[in-house]
Amino acid sequence: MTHCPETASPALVSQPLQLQDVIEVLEGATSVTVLCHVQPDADTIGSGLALGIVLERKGIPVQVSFASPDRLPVSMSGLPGTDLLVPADAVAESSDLLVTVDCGSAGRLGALASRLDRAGRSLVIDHHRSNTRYGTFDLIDDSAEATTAVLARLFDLWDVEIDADLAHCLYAGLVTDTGSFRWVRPGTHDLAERLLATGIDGADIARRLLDTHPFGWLPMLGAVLSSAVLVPDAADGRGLVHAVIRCTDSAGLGSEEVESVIDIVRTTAEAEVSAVFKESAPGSWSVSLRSKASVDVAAVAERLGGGGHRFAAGYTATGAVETAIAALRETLG
Ligand SMILES: [Mn+2]
Repeated sequence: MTHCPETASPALVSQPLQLQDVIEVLEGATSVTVLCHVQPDADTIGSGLALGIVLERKGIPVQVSFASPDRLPVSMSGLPGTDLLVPADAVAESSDLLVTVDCGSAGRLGALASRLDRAGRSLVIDHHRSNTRYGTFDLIDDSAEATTAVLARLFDLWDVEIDADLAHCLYAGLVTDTGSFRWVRPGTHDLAERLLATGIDGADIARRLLDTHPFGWLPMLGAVLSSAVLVPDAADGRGLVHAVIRCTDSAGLGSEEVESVIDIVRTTAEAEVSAVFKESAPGSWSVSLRSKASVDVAAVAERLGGGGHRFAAGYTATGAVETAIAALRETLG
């Protein structure tokens, strides 16, 4: 007997598939809905559009969507395949196969999580170690740098020719999820080289996705960074730095501007762990966590109801931000 109503129904644990079996599931589908996570980044959108393009070329009806916000972030508007995107309220109620990309849990689908139950079958394609395996089938490689890197391997076995359009989508996820090729492993640059060799403009893609902000970003950074706090004794003395972005700070700015702040805060030498509390609605906080080497922030985020990767994770919190900060410090030890 469980005390948690959300887990009262029988737990659904997806069946891990080999690449060849994934291809059979995809090729056998009569209609596919591809869902990206809420507050989408370039890895989930690049993955969704790349898979959408491939399915469309194979003559399989496909829709790609995400629950919120209601518009694609401006930085991703130049990606190929955006014609396959449909608004969340236009997503088919049911489809033969539902595929999620880069979504570590059903909750990351937002309001579109309802489509999971109504799909004939579902396939979870991801690289988050904390993935809760919520579909019928899954293809999860937590050693992959990006979900687009998982798709590149799938496309290779599927004999899909990775042309410039597909390469653009895959590169978008690779360059952003590796932090401009900082967090790499053997093979990362080989994949980047293959994608670049199709003729895509890697510098332009990176600039649009990572290095372009409206002028209003600068005063927002000024306000938010000037109120950052260093807590040297947090995380068993390894240090925590945190910053808060209130709705009033980010008014008129896009998600790219809000999401960029953690990349500055996390450079603090005196802190192993960094956190940015982003107010999504009054009293509602989306929290980004980063660590450098010795703290597993995915485990920290999971204890607070979220998930992610060892050095990059997140969760949501409600109430006063001081309470949320205290809860994080308590969890960090
Ligand atoms: Mn990703």
